[in-house]
Amino acid sequence: MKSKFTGALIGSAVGDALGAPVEGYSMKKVSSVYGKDWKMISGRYTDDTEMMIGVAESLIENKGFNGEDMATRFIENYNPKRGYGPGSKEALRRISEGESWKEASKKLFGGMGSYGNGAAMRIAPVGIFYYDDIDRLRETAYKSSHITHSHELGKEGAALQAFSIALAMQGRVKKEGMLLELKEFVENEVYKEKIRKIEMFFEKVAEVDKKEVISELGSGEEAFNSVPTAIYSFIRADSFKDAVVYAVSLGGDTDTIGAMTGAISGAYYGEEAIPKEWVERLEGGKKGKRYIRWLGEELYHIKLQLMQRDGW
Ligand code: F2R
Ligand code: MG
Ligand code: MG
Repeated sequence: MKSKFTGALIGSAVGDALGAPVEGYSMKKVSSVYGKDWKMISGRYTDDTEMMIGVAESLIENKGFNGEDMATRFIENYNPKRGYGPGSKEALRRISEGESWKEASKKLFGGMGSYGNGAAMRIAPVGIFYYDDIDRLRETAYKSSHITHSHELGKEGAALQAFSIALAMQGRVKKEGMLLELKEFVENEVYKEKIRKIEMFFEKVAEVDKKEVISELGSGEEAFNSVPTAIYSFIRADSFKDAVVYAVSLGGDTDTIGAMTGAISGAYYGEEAIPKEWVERLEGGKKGKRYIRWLGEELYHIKLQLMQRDGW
């Protein structure tokens, strides 16, 4: 289990770092950069991992969700050079200027709130910490998303990603079984329809063309155009490496779809299954790979203490 906790967080950071140099590229351009080798280029992570670190730090400090504290972590960790989405940047600016974390995100996008994938890309700590408690997982996914993403589709995408990670932690189901559980879990019709499309992909005898995957599931910055793509990338592969390479190879929001696929795959296969050369290349430093692994270990130990307290 400890390896699954650390695997989800390191896996997310590795997927982010692999996708980062080609974010926004077409499928063809990604292929011209990575060729057949898929060597990690720089190992530098982006906003996806920086925000995931904030989620983990806050869950550890509070042994659960605390909105004000989590928002403060996001602001303290914020480094504009990591490439934040405009909505998240604006929400954090508003909170840092004194607005409540409950109100700031509601003002974005003409009052609609954001449905970007910024809440889903950072959700791995919630998925591993509440892997055995669906109600708390859903509640914490929605609340932690709300700090920057108040649109229903942004929150639901984060909950779906967290639940995918939880199922991967449990390791009971993959493919059809996983899709069935995801379809029952997710409340919004947009996501139910995307999961039906994934089911249809698996009913086909031949491998689905990548262009069809992009047009049907998406490869963009919207949560509904990226979370289902990460789930599909995980399910169709038989290893961590194949899953993340496939996710990034689609082009588009490569760091984020890479991060989300890496989180699910790391939770399923465990940290040992992540290619060593990728982990070695992942950035070090104060909040680098050793720190990210430590966050996973801390979440594991706190989870164990809470389970023992509750008589597991
Ligand atoms: N920002 C980037 N990448 C671009 C710059 C990277 C460059 N390499 C650099 O280093 O500078 N990536 C990061 O942003 C994405 C996550 O975004 P987030 O946090 O969800 O932001 P936002 O702005 O809330 O949503 C993203 C876009 O989705 C559309 N959108 C969202 N809600 C909408 C609504 N209600 N109506 C219309 N459109 C909406 C907008 O286009 C948003 O800008 C990740 O890729 C992360 O890696
Ligand atoms: Mg990013
Ligand atoms: Mg991105």
